Amino acid sequence: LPVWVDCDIALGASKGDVDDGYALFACAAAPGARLLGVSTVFGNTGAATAAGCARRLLDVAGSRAPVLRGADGPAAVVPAVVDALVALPRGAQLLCLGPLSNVAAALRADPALGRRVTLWLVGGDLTTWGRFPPYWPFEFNLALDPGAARAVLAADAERRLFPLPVCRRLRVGPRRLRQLARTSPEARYLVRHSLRWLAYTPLRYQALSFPLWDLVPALCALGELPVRFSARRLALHGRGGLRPQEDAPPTLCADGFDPAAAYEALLRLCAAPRQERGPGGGPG
Ligand SMILES: [Ca+2]
Repeated sequence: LPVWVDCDIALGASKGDVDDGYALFACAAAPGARLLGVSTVFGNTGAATAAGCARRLLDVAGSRAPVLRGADGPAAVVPAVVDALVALPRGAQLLCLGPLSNVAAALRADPALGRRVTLWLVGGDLTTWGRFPPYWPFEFNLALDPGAARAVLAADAERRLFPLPVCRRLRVGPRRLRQLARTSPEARYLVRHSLRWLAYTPLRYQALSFPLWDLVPALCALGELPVRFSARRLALHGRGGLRPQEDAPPTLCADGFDPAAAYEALLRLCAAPRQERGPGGGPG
């Protein structure tokens, strides 16, 4: 299963959400996956910092997949990233885990790209126009580059969208982090770099746990987690509100999944990371 990850990973940086790190690790560790490469985008951190984080995590995971520094702001275009995305093989899974600047630029360069690969998107909210009180902004990926989000939602493409209220049901807290850290050195790396994020969860989430947003679409794309979808025609309104729009092309929207099964899948990948399956790094 060929996979490309476009992300705003901050796991390994001094601030920013750590969920992209878990998703990228899953793509490097899943036995059936062939991680073709990673491109970075601004969001949780800058594109350059994200590229450093991705490189270090892939080193830990034993992956030599290339890491490309991508867009560092809304509507930015990095030709090397556009070329890499446009060159993805038919049937590739393109995980879009940050603002959609790189992805929109690639679809603009090659409008047929969306028919060759499957886009996995994270963001938006079908249920509210409001804000998550009190410190978390209403939306993130779609709101940081709304022009790109509109273009990706309107493109002729195979799209799977994971709204935030769905993704936020997969959470880890101290007990799960301790359990993960016992599984492998790779998992310990993830946990060690998540502790600063955990420290602020009471303030940020009013809970002693945080969501692994991006891991949900990653597990589903990798075939590690069943997810229920329904087809909807959606357009972006305001800061990440998704509303039905009849003339919009269809998007498969994630409705729900079993959070316990998702955590079990993460535990499974952490306990048997690819490099322990012998030399060569697994299939492909
Ligand atoms: Ca992300």
